[in-house]
Amino acid sequence: MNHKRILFIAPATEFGAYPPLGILSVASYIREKGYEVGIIDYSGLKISKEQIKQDISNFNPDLVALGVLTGPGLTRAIMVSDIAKSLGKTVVWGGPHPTILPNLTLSHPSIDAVIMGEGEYALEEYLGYLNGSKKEPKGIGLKINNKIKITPPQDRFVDIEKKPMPAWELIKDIDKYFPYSRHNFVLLEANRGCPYRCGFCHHANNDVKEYGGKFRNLSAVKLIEQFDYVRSLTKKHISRMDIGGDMHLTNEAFTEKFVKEMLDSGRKIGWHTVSRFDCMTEKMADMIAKAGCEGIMLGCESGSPRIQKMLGKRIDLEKAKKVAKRIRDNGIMLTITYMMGHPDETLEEIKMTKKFMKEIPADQNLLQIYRPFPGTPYFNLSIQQKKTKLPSTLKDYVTFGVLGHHANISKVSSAVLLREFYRTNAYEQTRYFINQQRFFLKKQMYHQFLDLFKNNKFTFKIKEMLTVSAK
Ligand code: B12
Ligand code: SF4
Repeated sequence: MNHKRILFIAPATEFGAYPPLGILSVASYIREKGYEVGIIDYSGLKISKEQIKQDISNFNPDLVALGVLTGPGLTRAIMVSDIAKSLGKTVVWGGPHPTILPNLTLSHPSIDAVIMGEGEYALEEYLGYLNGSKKEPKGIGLKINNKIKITPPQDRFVDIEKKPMPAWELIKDIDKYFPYSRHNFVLLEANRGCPYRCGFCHHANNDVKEYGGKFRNLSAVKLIEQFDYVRSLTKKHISRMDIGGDMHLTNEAFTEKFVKEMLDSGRKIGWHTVSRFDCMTEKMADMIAKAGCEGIMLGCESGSPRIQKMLGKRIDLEKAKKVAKRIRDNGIMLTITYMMGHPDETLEEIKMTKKFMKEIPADQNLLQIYRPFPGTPYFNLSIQQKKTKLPSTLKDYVTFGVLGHHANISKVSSAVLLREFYRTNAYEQTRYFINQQRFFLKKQMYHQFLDLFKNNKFTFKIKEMLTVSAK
C-alpha cells in the first residue's frame, strides 16, 4: 500500500489546551518531503468515538501518527489507535512514551510501529520503507511477521536552527491556546533534550539519550520568528513566550548570546524560561531581567544533602539562596521545584526540604510526589527493592504520574508522605496564588487575574485525579 497521506493526532487529555510541539515539527518536515499532512489536536477537548471516527474518515489518511506521553493521555491514545486500525489505517506512535517503552507499546495489536526519540528522520525513513525502499529505517520499532524489531538509533539528528517552521497553520482551532482577551502566552519549541541525567528524570533513560540525540538550543532570533509566525495566524493578542523544553539557560555564554539577540531585536516580548541552580549565576539573573525575562523555573528537588548526591544534581544549597534572591530582586517570578518520596527518604529529610523551602526566597515552591519512569536510576532502585511493580500492559501506565497512584519508595508510610505533601502544598500553593495575582496586577493582566480564581493548580489536579480514577 502506498503511504502518501499522513494524519498526525495529539490525543492529549481534556485538561488544558497545549500545542503539540513535537507533532508540529515532524509534520512540517514530512510535508516538505512531499507527503500530504493533516494535524488534529484533541488537547483541552472532550472527544467521543464517533468524532474520532469522523475526523479520521474526513481526512482519509494512509497512516495515522500519534504523539504520546506516559500517563493519563494513554487512554485516548489507545482509543484513537483502535479506531484508526478498525478503519484499516497504519498506526504509528511517537513521543516520550513509545521511546521509553517501545516493546510494551508494540505489544498492543492496533499499533504497527513506534518512532523512538527524534521523529523527523525516523518517520521519513519509515514512510520510505512502507513505500518500498529497501533501506531499513533507523530509530524505530516495528513488527515483522508478528515479531518486534527495534532498530538502532539514527546517526544524524536535526539541526533545529535550519529546520522548517513548525506547522502551526495546520491547527484549525488555534485560538484555543490563547484563552485571554489580552496578553496570552505562546508555548514555543526552543530546544531538544537535556545534557543532564538527574536520577528520577525521563532524560536519564538510555533510549531517550540515544534516540533523542544530544542537547540543542535554539537562538533567540529563530524563537522570535516562531513567535511572529504564530501571531500572524490569529487575531488573539499574544505578548509573551513560554520557552518550552526542560532545560534552556545552560551557562553564562549561551545566556549572554541569547539576551543580546533579544535586545538587538528591539522587541518588547515577555518570556518565561528554565535553568538549573548549578548553571544559574547572579550575573545571569541580571542579564535576563534586562532582556524581558519575567519568570524562571529551577529544580531543587530536596533540602537533604544525601538526596542531592543521590539524584546527581548536587546543588550548593547556600549558593542557591543567593541566586534565588538575585532573581527576585530583579523582579523575575521564581518557581523552584521539589519532590517528596525520593528512594529511602526519611521523615527527617522531608523536614529538611520543608525547612529549606522556608529559607529560600521564591514565588512558588512547586512540590510533586515522586513517580517512577522506567529506565531511570531511581526506577531501577525501586524495582531492586521490590517497591515498584512493573505495569504489564499499556493501559496500566494510564495512572502513572497521577496523584493517588504513586509508588511509595521512601522510608515513610504513604499516609505520612501524603499528609506532608498536602500540608506543605496547601501552604505553598496559597502563597503562590497570592504572588501570581500580584504579578498579574503589576503586568495589567486582568483576565488572567480573574481566571485564576477558577483555574488554579489545585482545582486542575483534583479534576484530573477524579477523572482518571473513575476510568
Ligand atoms: C511542554 C511540555 C508539556 C506540556 C505540553 C505537552 C505536549 N503537548 O507535548 C504539558 C503541560 C501539557 C505537559 C504535561 C505533562 N508532561 Co510534559 N513536557 C513538556 C516539555 C517541557 C516540552 C515538550 C515539547 O514540546 N518539546 C518539544 C518537542 C519538539 O519535542 P517532543 O515533544 O519530544 O517531540 C519530539 C519527539 O518526541 C518526537 N515526537 C513527538 N511526538 C511525536 C509524534 C509522532 C507521530 C512522531 C513520529 C514523533 C513524535 O519527535 C519530536 C521532534 O523530534 C517536555 C520536556 C521535553 N524536553 O521534551 C515535558 C515532558 C514531555 N513532560 C513530561 C511529563 C512527565 C508530563 C506530565 C505527566 C506531568 C504531570 N505530572 O502532570 C504531564 C502529562 C500530561 C498528559 N497530557 O499526558 C515528561 C514525559 C515523560 C514521559 N515518559 O511521558 C517530559 C519529557 C518531562 C520530563 N523530563 O520528565 N508537558
Ligand atoms: S536537568 Fe531537569 S530535565 Fe535535565 S535531567 Fe535533570 S531534571 Fe531532567
